[in-house]
Formats: sequence, C-alpha cells, structure tokens
Amino acid sequence: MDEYFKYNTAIVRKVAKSLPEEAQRQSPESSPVDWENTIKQHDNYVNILRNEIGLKVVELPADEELPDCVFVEDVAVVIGNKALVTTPGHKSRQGETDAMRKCLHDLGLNLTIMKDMDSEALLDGGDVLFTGQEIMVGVSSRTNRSACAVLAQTFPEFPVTPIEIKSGLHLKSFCSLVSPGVILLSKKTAEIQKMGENIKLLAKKKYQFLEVDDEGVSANCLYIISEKLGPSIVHPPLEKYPDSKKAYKSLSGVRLFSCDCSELAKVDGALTCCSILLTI
Ligand code: CIR
Repeated sequence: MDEYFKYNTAIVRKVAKSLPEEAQRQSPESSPVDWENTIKQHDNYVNILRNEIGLKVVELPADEELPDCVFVEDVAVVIGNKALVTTPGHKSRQGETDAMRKCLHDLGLNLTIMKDMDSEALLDGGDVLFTGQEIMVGVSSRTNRSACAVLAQTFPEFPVTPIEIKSGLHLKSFCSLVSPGVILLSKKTAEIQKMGENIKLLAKKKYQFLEVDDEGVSANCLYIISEKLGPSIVHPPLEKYPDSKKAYKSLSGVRLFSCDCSELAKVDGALTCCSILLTI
C-alpha cells in the first residue's frame, strides 16, 4: 500500500492576486484575506515540500481570471500513473482544469478527462480521500454521484465509497489520511460526528480511526513518503488543537512539519488543497 504514497513530485500553483478581492466580494462578512501573508504562507508550504521533504515542485503560474486557482487539488485526482482531470462543482473554477490538464500531460500521466466520460459529473478533488485501498468520495454541494461512477471507471482497481457531506465544503474539510490504514477524523460538531460515523459504517476496508475534538481543519494534513525523509506529515499549527497534537504525536516513525495556512483557510482552503502529489 505504501507505494501509492511514495511521492517525488508536487504540483502547486501560485496564488492569484485576485483572490482576496474576490473572497471579499463573495463573503463580505468574512475576515479579509491578507495578500502579503497569504504569499508568505504559500511560499513556506512550497518550501516544506521542496526543501524539507525533498519533492520536485512544479509550480504553475496564477491566472488572475481564476481567483481560486491555488487550490489545485480540486481539479485532478492522481493515483499512480493515472490522472483524472475533474469538472469542478463550481462554475467559477472550471477554467482551472486547462493548465492542469496540460501539466499532467507534459509529465507523462495517463489522462482521463471527466467531462468526456460524463458531462453531468461534477467533482472537487477535496472530496476525494484515497486510502491506498479505497476511494472515499464526499457527495457534497460540489461533487455528485455521477462523479463516483467516473472514478470507479477510471480506477477500477479500487472500490469507490460515497459519503454524504452535510456540513462544510468537502470530505477532507474534516478528515484525512495520517498513514496507510489510519484516518484522522474531527468530531467537533454533531454533524461532523454523523459524517464520521458514516465513514466508519460504509468503509469497505479496515481502518484505524483517530478522532479529535478539534476543528475540521486540524485533521487535514498531507501524508508523504519521500526518498529523502521516509514518512512525513505536514499539518496545521497545533497550539489551538491539543487533541490533534496528541494524535499526530502518537504516530511513530513520522516526521512532522507544521505549516500555517490560516489565510487560505479563510476561503475554505486547507493543506491538501494546495498540491497534487505524484509518484512518477
Ligand atoms: C472554493 O470555494 O472552491 C475555494 N474557495 C476553496 C477550495 C478549497 N479546496 C479544497 O478544500 N480542496
């Protein structure tokens, strides 16, 4: 199972200058995104992937017409040498796929384009939790059941398990993989707990669940096995999340990297959103 997480390349995309303004326009009540700090935090994220963990980083330029383009995770699902370019669930994000499609093609991945398979299918990669044995898919305001069928056709070697998302943006807004076979789950609210129970109930493979009584974002992390370091986890700063701190520290033989993504979190971004990890 480990082989699916032995990453050597990360695709990231620069933050568009239009992001803070667009975020403010869409939700004037939310706290404003600080542009300078966003860039600093994103640079640090890229630095951890490249210089600490030792991945090759392919950095796509921003497109000012696409304010959310930094969230590359949503536009492709990659497992091994196969890539599915999604049709993101929000219209404003669908233009982001062009650059990703070209990039994945240039890197030599075996491409499937979702809209060519089913024009009704909608999928944000933030709704996809690949465990190495199974593909869990959040059926959310961004992702529909047709997308589950396309995933099953594209990756027939893995069972696809739909999970209803009733609160928050995506499946990975409250959970992620912390090592093969171990899923970290927030249980902060009754709605989140219910979704977590569904994951446990519907999972087709056996997992260990680490449950934390912290915000969903604390459970969103990157699990990477690199040639340079072996297993590493990039997680949010844990001062505010004592339960998650305990959970991450309980994992043995893993290097932990704290990475602050608080500016992008104001627009529902988490750590997994900002990269696509490749084993090729
Ligand atoms: C959106 O609403 O699409 C963006 N503001 C946030 C996307 C975050 N992506 C992710 O969690 N995978």
